[in-house]
Amino acid sequence: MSELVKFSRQDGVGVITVDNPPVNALSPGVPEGILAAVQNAQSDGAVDALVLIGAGRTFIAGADIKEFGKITSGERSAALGLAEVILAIEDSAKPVVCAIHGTALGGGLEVAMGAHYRVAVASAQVGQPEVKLGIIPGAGGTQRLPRLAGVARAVEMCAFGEPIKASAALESGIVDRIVEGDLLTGAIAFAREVIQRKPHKPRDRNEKLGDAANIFAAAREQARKTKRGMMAPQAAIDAVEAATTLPFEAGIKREAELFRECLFSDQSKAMIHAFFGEREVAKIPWLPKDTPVKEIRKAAVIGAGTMGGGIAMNYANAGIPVILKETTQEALDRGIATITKNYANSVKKGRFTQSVMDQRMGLLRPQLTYDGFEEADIIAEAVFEGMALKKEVFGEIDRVAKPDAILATNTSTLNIDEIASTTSRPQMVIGHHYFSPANVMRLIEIVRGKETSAEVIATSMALAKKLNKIGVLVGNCRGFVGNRMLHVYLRESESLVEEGASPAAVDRALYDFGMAMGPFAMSDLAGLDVGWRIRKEHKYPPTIADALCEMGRYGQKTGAGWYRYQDGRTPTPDPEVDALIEKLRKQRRIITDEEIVERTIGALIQEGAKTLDEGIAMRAVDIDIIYIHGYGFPVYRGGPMWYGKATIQS
Ligand code: T1G
Repeated sequence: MSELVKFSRQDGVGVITVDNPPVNALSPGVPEGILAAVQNAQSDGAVDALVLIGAGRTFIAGADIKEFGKITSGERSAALGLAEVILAIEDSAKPVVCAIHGTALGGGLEVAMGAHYRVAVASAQVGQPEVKLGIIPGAGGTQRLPRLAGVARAVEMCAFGEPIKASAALESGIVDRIVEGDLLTGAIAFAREVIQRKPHKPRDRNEKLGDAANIFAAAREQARKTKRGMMAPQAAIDAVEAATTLPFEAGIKREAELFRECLFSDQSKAMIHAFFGEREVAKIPWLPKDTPVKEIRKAAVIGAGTMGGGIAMNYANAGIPVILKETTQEALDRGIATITKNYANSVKKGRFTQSVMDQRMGLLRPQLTYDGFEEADIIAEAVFEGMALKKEVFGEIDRVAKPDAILATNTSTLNIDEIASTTSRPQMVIGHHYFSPANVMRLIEIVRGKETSAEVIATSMALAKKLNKIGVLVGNCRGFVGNRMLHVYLRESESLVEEGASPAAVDRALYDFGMAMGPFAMSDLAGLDVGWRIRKEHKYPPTIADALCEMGRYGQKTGAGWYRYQDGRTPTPDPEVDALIEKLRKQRRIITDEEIVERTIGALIQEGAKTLDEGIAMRAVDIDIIYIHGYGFPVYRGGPMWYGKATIQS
């Protein structure tokens, strides 16, 4: 038996335990260990059934993603060695029960679906998240899942990759029982109940397979919209469709072909880079491992505007009581109304129940004073983006906050050290730069000032994880990493317009490249006046955007900016803007989409490289994660720095 897979006997049941921390991935040695245990048990007179369970915090969380690079580089064969293991489980003469806690994901769920039965604790989740890595299930998931759960559920899980709760898995036939109490005890009891029953093989269950052409058509359309530009979701739908049109073995063959196509694609390499990148950015190599992390039990947020309200929701969502302070009752009421609306929308969409909403609203304490601020472990400032006001507010919170409170600013461009200099405790000051809408966007740019203490940095990184966010640590400079790069990207976009391109053409080229939104539509959404005020404050040379602002065109919020917004949201090219551009444009020439992408993304990459040289960004992957999770850069291109590298290499 390999160290990673242990075998024991209990009440006539063989217990196969996978023990490969931290997530019981199917690393080399694990499939082999499971296979040996199942095969040996066939002739083991002391056991009549088998239970497969994971040690530690979870069941099997999938194939070992670290092995994929070795496959695509030819270092090891493409065979994951799982199909044989799953067939051995399925063909076992003795019933095999999989006992699921934590997550059964990817190859983990595929192994479980090879078993004759699955039991789970109520908190367990199961899923086929492979499309998030740019691949599809490659060990029979697209063939067995529709047989167990029906075509619609299988398409949804394989093409969109979201896990489902144990209760939904029970409902859809993936799981046979929710176990109360100890999982292993419950699984062994279940195994003993089914010893007399003839094990039925999931691959032989065709009763849930039927003509589902409309399901596939709808899913392809939805994937085209919500997974725009990605090949894996479409491939996953093709594979599940094969389960309804081909015999099992032929379906498995078709799945393997599609899996291989995806695995060797640039998209998958980029998305696996992003997967590990999300985890790497949490590691600060120069921060001593024993740096104390302060527990955040109480929070306070200053400013109940769009950002402040969203930030307060993050604390409430994490179960942390949060004071929300405003200067006027009217502004406070507006802020609370927006939070209430956001929560009600989530309840309506079934994301959580009314009682969860009530509990979170109960953690919010809206007020007009600093009462209670002396108890806050962190005070997050989210007031208007002006240095004078930020300094005034930090002067005030410096007087009311307790000595070890963290003072965080949500500034998106201003100098952290200058803000900190107004306090008696610059070592406690740090930037927590959220992205709008702050309760949705997962990124927090964590900006260290020159005096910010290691403990404040370590606590901020840990807090980001607690708030279910991705914290990326960056240095202090104008616009930090994200907005500094965005500034040159927007500047280059406007240069292209000055040279002959239309804003709509630039936006379309970058939208087709995969950006969530083109630069001009994005500027209109963010508001042109933000940049205008900053350019004026820093006496930057005048731009077309300045001329638009002088005409009162601030973007969506004024119904007009680079585009006109009849319905408030849909950008429509405006002849008035074309005329202004014509008047201000320096030259007119044909500009191709290729040139647009090359110059704008090129500008991003160059400025990114400068932030690396200056140590503002610690690693190229930090920049990639910032742009994927903060600026709508397509994950299947891996982020600007990964894309730059891949483009040069190709
Ligand atoms: N392979 C290798 N390493 C993995 C891994 C995996 N599948 N999953 C996690 N890790 C590492 C991770 O990098 C981190 O490392 C540590 O474990 C803890 O992870 C055949 C082909 C399970 C929900 O996509 O979603 O099966 O940073 O920080 O927040 O069809 O990890 O500590 O060095 O994320 O508690 C499909 C991926 C694979 C699941 C736990 N499976 N993992 O979240 O911990 S493809 C997945 C997760 C496949 C088959 C196909 C999450 C988690 P380090 P963590 P967490």
